[in-house]
Amino acid sequence: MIDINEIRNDFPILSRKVNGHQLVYLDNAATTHKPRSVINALVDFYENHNSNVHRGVHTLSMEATDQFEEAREKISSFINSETSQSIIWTRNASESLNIISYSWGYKNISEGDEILLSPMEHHSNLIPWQELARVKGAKIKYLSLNDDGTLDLSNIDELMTSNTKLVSIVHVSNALGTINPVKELCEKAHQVGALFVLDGAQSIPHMLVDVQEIDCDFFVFSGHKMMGPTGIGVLYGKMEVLEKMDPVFTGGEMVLEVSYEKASWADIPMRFEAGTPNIADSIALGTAVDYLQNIGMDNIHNYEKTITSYGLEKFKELESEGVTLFGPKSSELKGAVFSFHIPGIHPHDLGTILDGMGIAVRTGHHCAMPLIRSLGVSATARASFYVYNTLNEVDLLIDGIKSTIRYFTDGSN
Ligand code: C6P
Repeated sequence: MIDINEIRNDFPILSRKVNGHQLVYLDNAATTHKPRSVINALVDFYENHNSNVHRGVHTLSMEATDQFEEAREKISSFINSETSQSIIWTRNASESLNIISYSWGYKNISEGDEILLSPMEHHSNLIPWQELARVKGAKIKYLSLNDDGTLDLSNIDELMTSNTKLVSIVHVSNALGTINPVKELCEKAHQVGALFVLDGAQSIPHMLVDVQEIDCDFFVFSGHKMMGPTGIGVLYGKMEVLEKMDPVFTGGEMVLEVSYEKASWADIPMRFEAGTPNIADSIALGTAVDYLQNIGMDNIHNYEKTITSYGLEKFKELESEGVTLFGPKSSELKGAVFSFHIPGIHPHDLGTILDGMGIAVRTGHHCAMPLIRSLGVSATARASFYVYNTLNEVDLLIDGIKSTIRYFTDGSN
């Protein structure tokens, strides 16, 4: 059992008021709040250890280097990678995916090759492959979706063939909440000789992810969606794959030997980390991992399943108002993400009215424009929960939606 009130007390921002109401923060898929320990880690670094890493023999530089590399170790054991060398610091999941595309993709994808994606990919796991395919003359194929927002794998053997060189799939959809069967997809990809990229931006904050168990070739995520700072992300790659890749960015710290004519590359991960890295935020992401592990990823996942089940029940109360909830209707298949449409009320209007009640949701296409359009709408409202949210906040959301519908129907609320 976890004590949600105790957890909430660790997040200073959760006690603030918005528009005269207690903040109800339901935009966790966009970014999450930071516990005091993460904020303190940033302050501690700048107040006591600030220095560049891997460059100095002085005390501060060695302290900074130790903390920075310790954070890498923490990430490595958090996702159970074979070695911390497989952990490359990036700015975010988007940058990680672009590095895979520019480095691995440009070297290994040729004309006629196929890249298989799902229809629920975030733009960050779509556009890098579209660009790669355009330049190389490769082809992008898409899995199909069932009506409930899960992947239809019935035709997978027709879609995944010896032409498929790369399969890149989101672990948990930011727009539908769908939890995808990634181990199975990864196994299938390997059977046809393709590499498997897993976008973990919405899974790693909420559940235990073991990259060796899944056997993915790459795993990417962003620190800010898992209680860490913005501006720090991770690219995990299998060593045997990373070793054959060239750097995308060149410059300081990523080289072994440099002459006026040429350069040779440093070992991994430094090869992919040109220039001064984001030291403080990497260290604070390590602190976020400590915080998550202290609660326990299984505890987080189980608690959020309770929120999902409760939310699914409560949304049924809105069916008579014509409200459509997109995505799977079971907490086994879906994370605590509720994307919905109310006929006659634009999501932006709903979002603005909810904000007046102190409730923060995201409205729009959620950087998954093709998916949202395929649902027959141009935008949805999305409420996304985290471990510090309460069941009472589900009630407040549902009440807020009901009162908005009343307001649009007869002017009352
Ligand atoms: N989704 C959302 O509100 P960045 O922006 O690089 O930290 O993460 C990109 C990204 C990649 N994959 C998935 C599945 C994501 O959900 C996101 C970010 C946010 O849904 C911001 S658009």
